[in-house]
Amino acid sequence: MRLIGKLAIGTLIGTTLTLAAGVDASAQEKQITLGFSQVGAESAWRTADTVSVKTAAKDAGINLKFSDAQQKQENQIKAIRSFIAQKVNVIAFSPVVESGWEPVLAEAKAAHIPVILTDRAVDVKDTSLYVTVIGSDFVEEGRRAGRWLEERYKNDAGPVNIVELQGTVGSAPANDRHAGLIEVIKSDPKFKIIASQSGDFTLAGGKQVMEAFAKTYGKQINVVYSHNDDMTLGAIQAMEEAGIKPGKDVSVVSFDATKGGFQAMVAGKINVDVECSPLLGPQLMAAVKDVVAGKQVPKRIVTNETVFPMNVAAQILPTRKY
Ligand code: GYE
Repeated sequence: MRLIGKLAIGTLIGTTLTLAAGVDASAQEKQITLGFSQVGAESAWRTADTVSVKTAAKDAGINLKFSDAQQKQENQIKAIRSFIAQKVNVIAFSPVVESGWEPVLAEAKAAHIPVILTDRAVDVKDTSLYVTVIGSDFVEEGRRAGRWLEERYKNDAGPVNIVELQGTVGSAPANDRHAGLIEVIKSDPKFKIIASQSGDFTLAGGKQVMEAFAKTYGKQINVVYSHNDDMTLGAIQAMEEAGIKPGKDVSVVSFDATKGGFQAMVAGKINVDVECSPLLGPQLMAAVKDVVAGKQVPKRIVTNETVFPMNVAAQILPTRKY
């Protein structure tokens, strides 16, 4: 009787274990749902990033809930709240601006949903509110542009008057590309930023701001320092309409290194383009899988990038992917 009892219990435990293992295995196979809040569709960079994220999710077998915030933080906050309500497994987003994220990130944390930042960073005291930031080092990009300017004007007594077309006010790339430049040029007083204004990372914005700069400063301008290619392309139009030859009368420094930027370099209208890669999808999906599997991911994953001066553009253009 006792023996039978023991056997029965043993069988029961065995069955329970098998059942538990079965549940675990199927849980692991369960499809991951990722909520992703994109900044918008303001630039060629952004469109390429969106394609990269969507393609990589498909390739990784991840169920992607994609939301476009049209460059508005309130839309991103709404999207994140809706992802929390839908109980997605992971939330990823590219924050339009750096500040103001604590409350919604705390809500995600309370719901035990890990958050991954891609492309842009947030400015929060409690870094446990996100798992990792995947993207470029924008300060370093600004420094690279600054070093190019130093080299370009090393035999020039100056003054070197710079007009700056900034990206979205309060965004990480606008803050950091400005800071990186300042860090490099501040030791040489011949470099002067004579005007600085936001064109919101769009072609139309860049054109409008450059029209005003051309009117106010005209021939005094030596350098146009523009935070992305779309604004630069707009600024080129504005300069040409104002009778200024971009790339010749003024040095044009741009960021992203998109195909459009490369074409303008081949045409001699952008002097240097600092690369910023939008192809972040595969790295993001790998991080999502690691986080769901409980693996440790580095707090910061930095994209590999370089600088393209005008003279290499024709040769490299055919290899550009965005
Ligand atoms: O440079 C710009 C885009 O956050 C790095 O956003 C990104 C920037 C990129 O609109 O083109």
